[in-house]
Amino acid sequence: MGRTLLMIKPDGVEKGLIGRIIWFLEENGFKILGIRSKRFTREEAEKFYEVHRGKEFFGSLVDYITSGMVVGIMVEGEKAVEKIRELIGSTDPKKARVGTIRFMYGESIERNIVHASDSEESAERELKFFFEI
Ligand code: FUP
Repeated sequence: MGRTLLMIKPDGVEKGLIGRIIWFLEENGFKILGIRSKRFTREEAEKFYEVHRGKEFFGSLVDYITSGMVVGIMVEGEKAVEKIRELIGSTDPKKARVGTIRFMYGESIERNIVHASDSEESAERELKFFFEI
């Protein structure tokens, strides 16, 4: 069993996709261990995305992620990190596999509805932005 963070970004919340995404996770056999909504401060958002600091899209990414509420979901399941990454699809919705969350609802590489941790180490780091673990 592994656990990971799936975060619904401000565009996913604005589009009213919270329920559908939770349904999608459960339908795919994952267990929800925690759910918390919050609004990132600039400082927190910069820390959350620190691997991208210095890239040309960093400022815009931080503006966007702090523009509204996000929902952090702690998800548990077998190979959770890897399987949830498959279920969300490629960063760019235009390249995402049919049936993935980003394929179905994403608008652009920035407004791509969800984030999911890309390794077990990232999952443990990122879950701490939402949960006392
Ligand atoms: P992912 O792991 O699929 O969320 O993608 P990355 O870690 O590569 O990127 C994190 C976020 O940075 C993306 F969700 C959106 C943003 N981004 C851009 O805005 N432009 C880019 O060219 C790449 C990423």
